[in-house]
Amino acid sequence: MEFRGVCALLGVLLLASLSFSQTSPRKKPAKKDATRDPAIEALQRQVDGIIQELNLLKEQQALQTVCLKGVKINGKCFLADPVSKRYHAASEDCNALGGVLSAPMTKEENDRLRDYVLQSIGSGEQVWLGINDMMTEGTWVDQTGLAVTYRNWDTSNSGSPQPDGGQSQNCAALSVSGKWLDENCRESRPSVCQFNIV
Ligand SMILES: [Ca+2]
Repeated sequence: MEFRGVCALLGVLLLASLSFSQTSPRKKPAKKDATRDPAIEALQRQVDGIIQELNLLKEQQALQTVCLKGVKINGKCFLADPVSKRYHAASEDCNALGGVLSAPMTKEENDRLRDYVLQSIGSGEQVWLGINDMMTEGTWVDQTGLAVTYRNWDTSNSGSPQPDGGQSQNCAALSVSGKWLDENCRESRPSVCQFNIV
């Protein structure tokens, strides 16, 4: 496995580094002076690089685990949280896992997210999307604060097309039909956490 290979290589380099420092015990390895052995410095750089790569692999492995539990759509992982929470609590819990509340960017993503919600959380449940207009009424932004370019508001009720809640409804929810509704952020709903793999 790639992961094991890197671990083994790291071990070998650490051993090599150790034997180097043993041949010159009077040198202070932490000090960057002109007399320091360039071979050790080169080795140190290699070790640093390998540690970075290892951390990246660990992160990817963790995300793959999330993907296995949830679903992978367009290079992103989505993991359902079936517990109903207020928007802020749902968002904070998702952030703590290293993700953001899901915000579909295309019709395909939106439809697949709805299918995943139906299959994981069940029908009859709306879920929070990571999309709100809390800062500026009518300007719907994602969790990074960027205005969303894809929208799928429910406009089937021509008398009151969504979003229709004004300042009392600043959080977007995905309905079972895949359409979006603006809702009161203090209401409790399940949610889906989104993780970028690359
Ligand atoms: Ca609003």
